[in-house]
Amino acid sequence: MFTVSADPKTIVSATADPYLKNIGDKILAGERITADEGLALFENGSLPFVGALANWVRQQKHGNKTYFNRNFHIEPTNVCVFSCKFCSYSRLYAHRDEGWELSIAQMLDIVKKYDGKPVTEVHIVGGVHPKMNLEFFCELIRKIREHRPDLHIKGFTAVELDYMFRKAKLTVEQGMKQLHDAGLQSMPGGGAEIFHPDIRSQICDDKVDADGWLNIHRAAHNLGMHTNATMLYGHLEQYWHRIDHMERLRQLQDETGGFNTFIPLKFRNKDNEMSHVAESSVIEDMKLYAIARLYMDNFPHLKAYWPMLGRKNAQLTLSFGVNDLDGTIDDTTKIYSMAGSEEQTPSLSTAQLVALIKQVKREPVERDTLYNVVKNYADIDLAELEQNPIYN
Ligand code: V47
Ligand code: SF4
Repeated sequence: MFTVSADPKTIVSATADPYLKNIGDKILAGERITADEGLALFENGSLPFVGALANWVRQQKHGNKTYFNRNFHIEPTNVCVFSCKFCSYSRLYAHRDEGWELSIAQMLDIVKKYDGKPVTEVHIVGGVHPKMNLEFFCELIRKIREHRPDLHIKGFTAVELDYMFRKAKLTVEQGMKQLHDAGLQSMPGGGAEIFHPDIRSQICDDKVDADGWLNIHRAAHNLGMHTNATMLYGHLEQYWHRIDHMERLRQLQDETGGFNTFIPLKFRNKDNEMSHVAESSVIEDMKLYAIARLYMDNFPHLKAYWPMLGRKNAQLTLSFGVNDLDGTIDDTTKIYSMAGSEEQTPSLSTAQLVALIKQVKREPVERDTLYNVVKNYADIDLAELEQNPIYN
């Protein structure tokens, strides 16, 4: 792959366009690029140019390490009061008989299935069900903690929380504190989509807006929690909407430092109200990852979520700035398979994930949610892993 070996200094110095060359020089000098410069990378930067720079930035930040974690997902319900046009997953409350709703006991049974297994995180995200309120989720979290105190609980998008807090008539700060006191430790990055109202009003008109989303993450950061941020790309948005989105996140990160990871999510078009919108090409995908790495200079990590991209393309992103491949998810994750992703039954064992990373000469490092190293697999023989049931 050309970006792995390409020297960004050679590519930058050979660039004829003086504006692009100056951007390349700034990045190589460790300087932040502006919104206009980010836009110019989307409009005029070639894939080799942005790719070589992003790969270099990744190498500076993380050396050869590629992270993953061992987690499992709980999706409490796919019943949702909202009607995002890109969503293939949810069922409106009026059609709740077509969806699922798990009780606390059923969710605890999922947790118990992992007893004795070396998972470090449970990721809890679902639709916005009017009857699953703050009290319900505080109880769920307390019970999970009681059962397995070592499991890190990462849960609830800002969309779910905004609804829960408003229903409970609490401020964002009060609501976040209740969940944190119950044992919620961090938050995933979903629900961000595209912040700019021109696009947001067309794709997810009725859920929390940009300021509401950012405010919930700010409140979590102020309590010492870490969170992630996503961007749903490759649909109606233009390049400048992507920059606007990343700029708002970069500014909040300057203020709080509470974000761990930026996760671009590729729009998939199966069985939703935006099925007429074509999906982005792999070239566009790789360019987006690379520019995200260059623009989000204060985000430590850039993650490719393999169940949505497919494992081969996720592997490719490792040459375009990505240093994290999420985790060993099992097939309880439905949000992407229902939207037409390559991975219809997303499940990858530790041995398979390690092999995927080693194949591109990176060092597989198992992490916990907060990026503490659990185990480095660099010197572990693949055949040995494949034979050990704990990694399969
Ligand atoms: O907000 C919904 C996206 C998100 C589609 O923080 C779609 O570690 C593509 O945020 N095509 C939820 N994307 C999932 C999410 C997430 C996933 C993995 C890890 C983390 C993390 C967060 O899924 C939604 C929305 O942006 N989504 N439908 C679709 N058709
Ligand atoms: Fe509901 Fe989330 Fe689907 Fe939107 S994306 S309809 S908030 S489940």
